[in-house]
Amino acid sequence: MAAVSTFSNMNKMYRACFHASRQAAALKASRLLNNRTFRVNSTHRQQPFDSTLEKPQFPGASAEFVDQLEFIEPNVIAGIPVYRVMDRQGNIINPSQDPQLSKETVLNFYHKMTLLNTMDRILYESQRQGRISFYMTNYGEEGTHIGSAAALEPNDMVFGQYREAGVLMYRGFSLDSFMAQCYANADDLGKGRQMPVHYGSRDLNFVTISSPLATQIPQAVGAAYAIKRENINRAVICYFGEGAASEGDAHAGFNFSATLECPLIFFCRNNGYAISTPTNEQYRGDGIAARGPGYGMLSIRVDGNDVFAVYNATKEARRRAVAENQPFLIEAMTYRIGHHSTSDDSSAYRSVDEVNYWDKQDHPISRLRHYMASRGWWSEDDERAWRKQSRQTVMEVFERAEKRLKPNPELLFTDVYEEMTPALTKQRESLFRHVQQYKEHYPLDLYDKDSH
Ligand SMILES: Cc1ncc(C[n+]2csc(CCOP(=O)(O)OP(=O)(O)O)c2C)c(N)n1
Ligand SMILES: [Mg+2]
Repeated sequence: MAAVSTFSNMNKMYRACFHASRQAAALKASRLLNNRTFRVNSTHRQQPFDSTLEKPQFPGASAEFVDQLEFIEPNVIAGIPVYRVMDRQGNIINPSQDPQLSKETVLNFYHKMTLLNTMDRILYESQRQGRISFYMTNYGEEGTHIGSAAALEPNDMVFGQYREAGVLMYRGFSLDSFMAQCYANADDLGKGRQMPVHYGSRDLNFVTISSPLATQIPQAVGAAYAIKRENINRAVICYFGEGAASEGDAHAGFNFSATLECPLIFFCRNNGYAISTPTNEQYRGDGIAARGPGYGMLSIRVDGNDVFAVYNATKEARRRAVAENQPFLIEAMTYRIGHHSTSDDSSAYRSVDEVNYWDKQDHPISRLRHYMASRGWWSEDDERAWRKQSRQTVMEVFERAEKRLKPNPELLFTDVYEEMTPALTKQRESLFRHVQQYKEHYPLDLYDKDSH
């Protein structure tokens, strides 16, 4: 009995406690609710207005409210148009867009575009014959190089990716310097330390190429920012492929350049492929130009096989980039006619017919040649004579480069540290001991003795 009564008391106590705690929780919740209601009500009391007149106040967006659920289409305008000046037969479409370049300038464009072609052919064959280790051709993209390079000032800084040899050629890099770099001989400005096609020239304001994709993009933004702070009449141009535009560095670079208001031209060579990856696997939006508005950049898409269109777009972008301190994005549509590099065989992922179309029907060199011929500036005889002369010049330079000594092996150890570290000194000594010991395997007479 006593046990039952104790149990019943405990039960009563437990129920009382449970009830009390529920009451406390309810009270707390109602206080919270009251507080919240009070805050909401107080806002309403402070700012009574008509909801149809409401404007978004969010920092970072300038837009209207809408009351219909609608997702924005990725291609807000149906395909960004492609600006061109000439048609495929070299006729000027709209006379107001004719850059009216002199005969001398146009012939220089043509000479550079075709010389690049000839140099590519000989260096490509050199690699196939085992004379150099690697090469990348520029076939089909000559118009993007020469048109943009011609629109710049010599003191503008150039950051390239690797397929812009024509830009460097236009700025005055000699055939000897190209060959010296690819042959890594004693005349190479890079002292034989880089893979072929990794050119650089301090005198020509062309920053040395580096292999990891897109690293040049944030570097170019930094250089443009420094130039802006110096307040001098100078711009930076940064070349990259549509594949490199997928790298994180590209996005960081675009945003920094827009927010820091840098005098910079982003020049994307959209050549259809990133090695074997075609553009339809590279992005889902409307190419690279479509990204410009997202970053608040002025953007244009041009026909990269029309050297005048590239020239006009780059010239105007350069003028405004410097005058207004802001970046511009140019997407030059073109086609990579050659393999990606000598390490690639593009027949594994694209048809011969596709390549032939661009080679035969829509080529930047033939388009310019049509233009020159229609003005009476260029004949079949001129073409034959120039092809013969340019091939001969390239062959002479190539033979000279091949015979030249290799750089002094000492240069392997210099230029990184002002003073050589103990570890490096040890490595250097051990290398030279080894070479001395097995000198029959090391043709040291082929190496330069001077270290400069
Ligand atoms: C960070 C990095 N990833 C991958 C590579 C290997 N790679 C070298 S070139 C290349 C394709 C680049 O294509 P694109 O930017 O379109 O330039 P294109 O070769 O067409 O001129 C790739 C993936 C690399 N060099 N660096
Ligand atoms: Mg590409």
